[in-house]
Amino acid sequence: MADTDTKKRTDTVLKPAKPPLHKVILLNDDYTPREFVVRLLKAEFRVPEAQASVIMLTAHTKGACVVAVFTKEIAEEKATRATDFARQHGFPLLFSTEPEE
Ligand code: TYC
Repeated sequence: MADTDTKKRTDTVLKPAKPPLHKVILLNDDYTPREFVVRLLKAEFRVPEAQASVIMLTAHTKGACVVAVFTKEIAEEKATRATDFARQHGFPLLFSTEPEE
């Protein structure tokens, strides 16, 4: 009886593995207008204006910027949707994905 109260807990609790996350990356180009990039980031990734501007300017100056991190499927879907949206408007803007380290 008292045995159960004093016994050390040695059971291993297995937690379900977390799904690996993937980054959505915005790539710079010379043709897409800055305002369009900001508008797209706000609409597709639901980031506020100020954050969208920082992401756009980082990609503009450094060549690329991480926009957000999602599960693989969501990251790929978001990158495809955002790239398609740019194409529909005649711009070469590109989003890619890569696994987070
Ligand atoms: N470099 C573009 C310009 O000067 C603007 C731009 C910024 C395009 C970020 C893409 O990911 C990008 N009009």
